[in-house]
Amino acid sequence: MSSAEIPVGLKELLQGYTLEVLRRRPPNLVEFAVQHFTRIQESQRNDQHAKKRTIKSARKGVTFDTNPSKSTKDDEEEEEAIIMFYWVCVAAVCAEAYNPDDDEDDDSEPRVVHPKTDEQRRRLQDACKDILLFKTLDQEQFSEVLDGMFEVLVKPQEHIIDQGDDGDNFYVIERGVYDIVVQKDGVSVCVGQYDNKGSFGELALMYNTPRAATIIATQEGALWGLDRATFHRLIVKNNAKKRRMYEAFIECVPLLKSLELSERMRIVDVLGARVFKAGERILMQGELADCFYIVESGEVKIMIKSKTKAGQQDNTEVEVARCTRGQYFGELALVTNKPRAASVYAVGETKCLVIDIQAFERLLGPCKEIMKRNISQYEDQLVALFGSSVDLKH
Ligand code: 1OR
Ligand code: 1OR
Repeated sequence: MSSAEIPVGLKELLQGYTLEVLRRRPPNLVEFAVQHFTRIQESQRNDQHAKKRTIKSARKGVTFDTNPSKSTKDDEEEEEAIIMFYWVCVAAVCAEAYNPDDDEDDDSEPRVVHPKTDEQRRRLQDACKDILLFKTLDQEQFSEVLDGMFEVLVKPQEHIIDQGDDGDNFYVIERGVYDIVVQKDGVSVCVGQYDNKGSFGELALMYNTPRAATIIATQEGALWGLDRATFHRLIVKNNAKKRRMYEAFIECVPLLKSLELSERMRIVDVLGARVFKAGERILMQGELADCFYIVESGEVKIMIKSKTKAGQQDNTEVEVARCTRGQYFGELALVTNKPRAASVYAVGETKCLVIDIQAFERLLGPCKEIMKRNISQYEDQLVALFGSSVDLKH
């Protein structure tokens, strides 16, 4: 086809759409296209000079903000060249991120195996047993992950990751305390801490973005690293499957309705699934909290230790609520920074989706108001049951 046949603005429109797809990774391309082009159409309608600005509107979608006073031909050509260059770079850099289902390139890469002693493997298995990202892998994939991991010993004040860097490895914590530091308005702020468990460094590898935070060891510690290629081959590929498995369910969780579709999919990327046997305790009242739960199937009961007339706790538990499919629990301690307010037990066999505290903070901010409103209802119930005035939120 000769270039004369291509309608003016088509290239930019498609580039804009493609870049947004690369950036947001929507699970449904058609639905996303409708939303994207409707936004552009609305912005054109609002524009008195709609025709002239068609191309710029398309560019706005990809955040190439242009200076309105800049309208000479030279400037526009330069801008075109920048967009083309950027486009080529994005396509090259994102190639591995936007095609997680395509096995060809990764499968041709040799499998990485770091030999380990029995004692090392035992420690590694112990460190990995609660890592949510590994919870939806099958046995063989999990075993490949363990083969690919290597031990990293760290010293106090060592920066394991620096915000803004490219991602090299994903890390699982065996021991040590690590500060999470984020630059806000040029100032470094410690926004959280990993205390002898958990994992970090998945975001840059999953989404091909610069490191989102700095991770600093506060004491001597030990980590297990997994290189980018192996992480991609095993975890990112698995995410495509996870999105397919959980998309429909996550769509109908009432709490998550206020989130964008792409935000809900980012939750799916990092969640883990856990199955509890009938009667098994999932949470214990008084324990420190590190996870949030959504019931996928089955039922849980919430039990609170009652108080004596003198206000002291006795050990008798009273059932105060139940949660079934689509409902959540374990938010209270994360919102209030307090120990668990109740114990939670599986009634029959129950499957829960689990989100760790860092992902909860990062991804569920917009849902916190709804959670706080529900917490106020717990307070009313608590007063009715135990007759004391309480403030669970503070
Ligand atoms: P990464 O590859 O971007 C830094 O490298 C890692 O820090 C990141 O992956 C996460 O694993 C981890 N925001 C972003 N990244 C975080 C956060 C976080 N917490 C841990 N990481 N927030 C803190 C939530 C308590 C939000 C800060 C505004
Ligand atoms: P968590 O992190 O404190 C226990 O861990 C979870 O049980 C808690 O978050 C809530 O998600 C859930 N009072 C306290 N916690 C409750 C209650 C509750 N219901 C569910 N949870 N009340 C019941 C209100 C219907 C008031 C008790 C009388």
